[in-house]
Amino acid sequence: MAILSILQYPDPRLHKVAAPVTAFDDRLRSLVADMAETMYAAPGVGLAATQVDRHVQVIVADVSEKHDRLLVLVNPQIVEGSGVSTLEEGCLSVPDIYDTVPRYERIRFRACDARGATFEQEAQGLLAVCIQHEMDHLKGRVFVEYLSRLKQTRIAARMRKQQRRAM
Ligand code: K1U
Ligand code: ZN
Repeated sequence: MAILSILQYPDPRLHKVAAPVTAFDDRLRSLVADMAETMYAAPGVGLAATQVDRHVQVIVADVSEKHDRLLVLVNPQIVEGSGVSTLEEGCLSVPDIYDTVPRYERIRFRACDARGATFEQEAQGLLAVCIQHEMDHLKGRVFVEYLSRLKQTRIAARMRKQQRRAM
């Protein structure tokens, strides 16, 4: 397993649209294992393949306190959504920025696991928001893009400054 590097906003690669997975093979399972290790190490509660510069529809998430409930979503789809969430979200690609964006409070989603078996499940609260956030990453959308132009400009400037300092 390996810890992968996470793309930082405003990297243009965060805007690539992920392709559906067609081969449920060892290469996919190795990507899933590396993504899980990267998410736990960050630490985060979710991670989309886009964030590690792999443009396929793969998400890992674990909102449990003990980090013992890893969810792997391949080719995810939201089947139903209801309610309005008021949770603040963060993003490993935009460190230290937290805000609320429009999300369902509860969702029903369908996905494949790493072996290609389809499953359907319900989620609410943080897990529901996290899955919607990660599915946006797969579409090339970063949560700060829901915020005002002014906030986006300030965030991009702050991130570029941080990145220059880290060089
Ligand atoms: O996609 C990502 O960048 C991961 C992101 C997921 C997320 C969190 C909260 C709401 C929506 C989506 C994160 O994991 S940010 C880090 C974080 O929230 C966290 C880190 C450690 C413990 C608990 C939460
Ligand atoms: Zn994110």
